[in-house]
Amino acid sequence: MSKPFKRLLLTGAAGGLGKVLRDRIKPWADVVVLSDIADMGEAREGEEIIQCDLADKAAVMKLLEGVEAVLHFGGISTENTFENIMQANILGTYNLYEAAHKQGTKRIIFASSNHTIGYYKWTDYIDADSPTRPDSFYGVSKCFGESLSRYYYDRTGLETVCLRIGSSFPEPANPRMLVTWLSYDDLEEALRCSLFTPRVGHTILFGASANPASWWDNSKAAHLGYVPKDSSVQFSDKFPDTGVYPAADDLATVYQGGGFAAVGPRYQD
Ligand code: NAI
Ligand code: 15L
Repeated sequence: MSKPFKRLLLTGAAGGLGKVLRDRIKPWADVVVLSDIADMGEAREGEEIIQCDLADKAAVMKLLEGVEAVLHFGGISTENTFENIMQANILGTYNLYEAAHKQGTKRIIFASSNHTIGYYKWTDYIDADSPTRPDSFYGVSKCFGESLSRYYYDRTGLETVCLRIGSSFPEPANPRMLVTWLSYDDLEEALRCSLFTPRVGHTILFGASANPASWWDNSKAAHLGYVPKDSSVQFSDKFPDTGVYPAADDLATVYQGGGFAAVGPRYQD
């Protein structure tokens, strides 16, 4: 039986989420093209492996040949020097969009981040129209990706869903992640909705599970039909209420970006 896509590209395939997605996205394409700057092992059935640096324009142009849709997970995934972020996340994302446009790719799902809005407070409730407030050079680079993808949509019609992922790990690692946690099953569902909704234009979707508390209103992405199934409530015993509250100036518990906001805006070399 033929699958929805002939060629679906996953960048960042050697990373934490790339490894999780590798098998899960196979039913969606005849050929899943896996790409990363790092080694990805041997290609398995239905896979093609192309190792390259997103900052290499010519290599990325070739990478996008015949690709109908992209899950763009490649790049630096935490705070770093501006120079490193610029190569992987800013130049790399530009190369990807320019190649996608030239090669006729129809849609990109961009792994954006909660660090685009990390300087909102835990007491704020925001939606996709709230101005960005990045908490790091990393967050700024994700704002760039969101803005670039908006430009390509308005200019060329290339559609994007910017998935502002909260914290996608096997389980929450601290009290903040009880709010920001996105289970792997819900990540897969968010990608499925983003890829298969007939028209997405340019949409911003907050990527969180159905956790007991939320800072993010997804009503502006309702057309995607994303309904998370998991909840961090199953892990609440890991972080019992001790009655001892963090100091009011503990920035990791003041800002939505947690530790990214707490270490200050500059990467420490
Ligand atoms: P990761 O750091 O494990 O994976 C990123 C991958 O990108 C790595 O395998 C790395 O080798 C590759 N990469 C880095 N620079 C590259 C370059 N110049 N060219 C080609 N490949 C390059 O990160 P993770 O956790 O898997 O996240 C995947 C994506 O999702 C990232 O874009 C990250 O910013 C985003 N994200 C992840 C969250 C999470 O909770 N895991 C939360 C928010 C966003
Ligand atoms: C991110 O954007 C990072 O890629 C991930 O490693 C976590 O730090 C996550 O945000 C988070 O905020 O928990």
